[in-house]
Amino acid sequence: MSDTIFGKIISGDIPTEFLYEDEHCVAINDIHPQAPVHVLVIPKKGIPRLVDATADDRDLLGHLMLAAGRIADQLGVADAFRLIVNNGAGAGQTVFHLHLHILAGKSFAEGQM
Ligand code: D5M
Repeated sequence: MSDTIFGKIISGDIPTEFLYEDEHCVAINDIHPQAPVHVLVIPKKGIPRLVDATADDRDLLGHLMLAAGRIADQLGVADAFRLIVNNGAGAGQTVFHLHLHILAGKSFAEGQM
C-alpha cells in the first residue's frame, strides 16, 4: 500500500466504486475525465512510478496490461482505446502510485498524443 490517495482508495479509507477488482489491481473512474471513458487501473502494490518497478514486478506489470484489456472489453471499448502511464512530475504524474489510464470514447487524431 502507499500513502497516496490511491493507497487510501485501495485500503477502503476513501470509499470509491470499483469498476473492476481482482487479487492484484482495481479499476476506478478518473475524477477528472479527459475522455468519455477515463478509467484508472491501479495495482494494489504501491509502486511510485513505472521506473521504480523491478524485475520482481514483471508478472504484476503483465497482469495490469491484461486487466486493462479485459476492462476495456467490459466497458465496450475494446476496439478503440488508449493506454497511458505518466512517469514523473515532468510527464504530468500527480499521484505517485503507479496507474494506467484507459481513455476511450473520443477520436484520437493520428499523430496527436
Ligand atoms: O493521474 C492521476 C489521476 O488521478 C488524475 O487524472 C486525477 C485522478 N484522481 C485523483 N484523485 C482521484 C480520486 N480520488 N478518484 C479518482 N481519480 C482521481 P496522473 O497520471 O498521476 O496525472
